Amino acid sequence: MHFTALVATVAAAALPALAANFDVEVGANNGFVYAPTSISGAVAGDTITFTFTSRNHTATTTTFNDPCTPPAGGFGTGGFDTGFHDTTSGPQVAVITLQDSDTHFVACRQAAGAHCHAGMTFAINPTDDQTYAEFLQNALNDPVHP
Ligand SMILES: *[C@@H]1O[C@H](CO)[C@@H](O)[C@H](O)[C@H]1NC(C)=O
Ligand SMILES: [Cu+2]
Repeated sequence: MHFTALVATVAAAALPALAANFDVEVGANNGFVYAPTSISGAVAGDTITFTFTSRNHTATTTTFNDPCTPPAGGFGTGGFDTGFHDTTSGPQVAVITLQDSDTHFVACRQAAGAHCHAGMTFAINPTDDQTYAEFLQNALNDPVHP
């Protein structure tokens, strides 16, 4: 009995923690929005399932200070880019797996940053120093780059 319990405990300890998934809708109600606008407590190995429900958008890692110029492929270590997902033929789904447990800022890179300038932004693990609200404000304030 004790032996069985010990084996079970060791086996459980050897298993990796179950990864969490975060669902994010992109373009809800035809808007330039991610819903929710931020997630917290996301760690390496967790997934984010982006479901694109309108227009033609991306979810692309960018920077806190210059939100609306993310490069194709995404910005930074552990960055990502879903690529463009056009929804003419229905909702599209892109699942990304987080490479780290860090803070990442995300924007849509459609139309040379125009969607981002309209506020289309999302944050992973924002901090007290770099809040989602400030990131959004940076996107709204940022002049449109030529
Ligand atoms: C989606 O947007 C990208 C970038 O503007 C464009 O290259 C692509 O053709 C668009 N997709 C469709 C199906 O219109
Ligand atoms: Cu967009």
